[in-house]
Amino acid sequence: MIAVNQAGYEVGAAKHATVMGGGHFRLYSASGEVVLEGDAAPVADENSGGKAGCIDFTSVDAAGTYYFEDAAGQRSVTFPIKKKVYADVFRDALRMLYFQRCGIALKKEYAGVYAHAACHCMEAKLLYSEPAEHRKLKGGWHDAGDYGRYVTPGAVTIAHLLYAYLLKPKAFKQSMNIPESGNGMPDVLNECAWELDWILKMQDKDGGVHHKATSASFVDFIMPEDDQLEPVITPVSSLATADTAAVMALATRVYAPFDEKRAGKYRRCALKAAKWLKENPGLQFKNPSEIHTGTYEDVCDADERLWAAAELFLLTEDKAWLWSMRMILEVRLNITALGWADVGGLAGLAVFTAPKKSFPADLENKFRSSWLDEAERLKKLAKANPYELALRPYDFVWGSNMRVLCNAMVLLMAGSFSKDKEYTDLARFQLDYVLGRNAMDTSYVTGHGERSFKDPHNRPTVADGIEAPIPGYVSGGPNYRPGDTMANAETLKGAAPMKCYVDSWKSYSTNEIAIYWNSPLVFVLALLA
Ligand code: 9MR
Ligand code: ZN
Repeated sequence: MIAVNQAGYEVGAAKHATVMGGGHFRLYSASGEVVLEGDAAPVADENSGGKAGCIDFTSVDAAGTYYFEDAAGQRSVTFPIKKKVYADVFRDALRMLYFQRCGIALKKEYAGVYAHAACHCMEAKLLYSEPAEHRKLKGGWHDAGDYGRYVTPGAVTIAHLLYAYLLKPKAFKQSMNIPESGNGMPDVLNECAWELDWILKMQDKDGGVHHKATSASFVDFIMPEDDQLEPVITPVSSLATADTAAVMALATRVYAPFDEKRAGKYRRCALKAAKWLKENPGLQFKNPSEIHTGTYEDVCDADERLWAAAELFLLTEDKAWLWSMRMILEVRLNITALGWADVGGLAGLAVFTAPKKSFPADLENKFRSSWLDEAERLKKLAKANPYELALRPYDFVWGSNMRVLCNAMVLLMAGSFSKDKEYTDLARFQLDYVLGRNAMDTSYVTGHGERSFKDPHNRPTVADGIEAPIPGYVSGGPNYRPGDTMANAETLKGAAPMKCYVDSWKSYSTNEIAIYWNSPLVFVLALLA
């Protein structure tokens, strides 16, 4: 079996595939002509639990349709080589967030067959308020396959998108066919505003920001507009408040050229959150005993505060925030991490996207050198296995595809600092993995690739009665410690980490979708475009 990037390969770029077991391969053009053949030396691979060989077919560069055959005559999926080959993946990956919108009807003109009525328009109850206090809370994005709305993952998703926009505005020129399209603001900003405006509603007068708003338990697999469970607002956390300070400060600098009034709202929110952060040294989050939805707990808020300090410094030019950054950096902290729990890397992106010379050189260098070191580590990992994947067996955690894509983000940034093309190629190989060059021979993006996954753990997808899933969703991917009965079934016992995956809506720990698993894909595709 030969695994390829099923969405295809870019003309002029490095093109690699992987033959399971290693050995002879032939590459055919659509007309059945052999355009390349050779032997790929088998290399042992702990991630996939077997041997495999790496194929380099970069030399084949003519636009067209191709497929591979292995020594046993087994055909791979058919894939294109063409210019702007990921344009549609990019568009769908970004439009995924429109489909996650809460509190608005998704109209046919934008959502096609996946249109549905407005959901969760009811007021939300503030947990522990006596007498019960209710708040208007319409808006935001559903976090994932459930209908919860959570501040920290929302802020991180926006950050991936806005930093990508700052680094490569040109990549976001195209209309995304969403309700606000054509209003003069790039659609990526229109989409993020939907979530930012909701986060504003999660803030208290004193600046503190509530962690999340969900029903007490997960609702059944019904359409969102049929979910009548009351949303409950859980207490304030320093994690949500710091992430809000950071993302609102970032949004202020991004939206100001387009919409001063909006930017002003974001600025006031950031400053209020900043004040709260100074007055409240720590207030982490644990699920209250009466709430059973996803926790997004995190024992350390130093990284959230670091990101906030970086963006607040850019917002206010107040050197006290630099002092905060230096204080926090005294602690051993991962400053390349880009996930929902560890956001030290977002402080890095704040520094890298700041106007030149905003930050003192030593701080800037600290971030740059950490990112280059991390890229070097990822390079070594990737070069040692036939999938050229920068993961170790125990990195296949819940949402492993996010790790893969965040690694690609780091590699891309390292490529831009060092002008070393090898980092960019390696970033491409991480993308290749997500789009099908893996031991499951599966594209983890719905609707893209001949063998793209089809059955995500996503309530609307299960409930809407439509066969094909909404396109552009990224699956969480293989999880070597699956937490659901589906993935724990006999079939997965003893499976290698890269194969701990089940394309079933029942497998929430390997096949859910989430906003912050899509946003790194958008970032990677924007930078590669
Ligand atoms: O993405 C989260 C993953 O990193 C955690 O290991 C997992 C268990 O705590 O939770 C994941 O987040 C889920 C959240 O709690 C609720 N909405 C769906 C999310 C994706 O599975
Ligand atoms: Zn909703």
